[in-house]
Amino acid sequence: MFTKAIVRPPGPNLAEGLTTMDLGAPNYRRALQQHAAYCEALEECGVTLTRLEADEQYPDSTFVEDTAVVTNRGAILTRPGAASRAGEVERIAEVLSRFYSELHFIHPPGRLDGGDVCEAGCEAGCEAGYEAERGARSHFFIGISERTNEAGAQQLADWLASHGFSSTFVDIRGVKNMLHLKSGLAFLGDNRLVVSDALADRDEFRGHELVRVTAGEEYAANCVRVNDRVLVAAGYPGFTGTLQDLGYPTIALEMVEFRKMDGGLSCLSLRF
Ligand code: CIR
Repeated sequence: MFTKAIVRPPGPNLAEGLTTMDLGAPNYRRALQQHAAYCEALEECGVTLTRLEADEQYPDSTFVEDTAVVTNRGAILTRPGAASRAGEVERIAEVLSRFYSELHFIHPPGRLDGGDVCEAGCEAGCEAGYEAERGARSHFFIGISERTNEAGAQQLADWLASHGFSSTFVDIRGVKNMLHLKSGLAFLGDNRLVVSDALADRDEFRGHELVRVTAGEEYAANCVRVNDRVLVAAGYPGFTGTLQDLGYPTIALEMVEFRKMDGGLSCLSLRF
């Protein structure tokens, strides 16, 4: 159950952020509208928002998820893999210190982006949802990517272990079009993982029920279960139908402008 989330709207210089996409520059006005609808959806799911001011010094700062890993037992600030995003962390640390009495940090030579970290309920094999619902041992998948290195992943794994959590590394270097692990992976609860085709055969996910993303709808894999609903990118009817057939009420959100900057639904908030 999430009760809180931190969000930051994009600034007018969103287009100056990093991207591997070739979809043109985002339209700022539409990006603001899409962000507003995203915030409204979180509130509809019962989440109280901490709304930060846009920060023009960091054009990627709307993607707050990358700056921290927040759990029900503590929070750790990341050390983003992209140098241009390093300064985002300090500002998020100030905000998180309102909610957590102690904050931890990833240290050099570690690099870690929150988008590479997927909390996935209890360890594979335990009774579905049972432990996770009681706030006990969650399991985390940690992507090793172009942004997250082994040292960062190991520091996070050690920190998680010290808080009673287990974790598994998933190496996604070399997987095409996958900036972060969560670009192709999401946890739905009920021992279910959403996976894009590129990750579907990985041993790491055995023990979970896999929900495959419809071919051609890979971007939709970055969906977010928020309490009773699943937020899903608009425009992916095959995958949205799959979620609904599984019994999840969905909220479809336009993400076109954020997609142009490699952003997905999960990266627009820190949920806890
Ligand atoms: C970046 O390249 O860092 C941003 N333009 C996009 C970050 C997306 N974050 C995420 O998926 N967690």
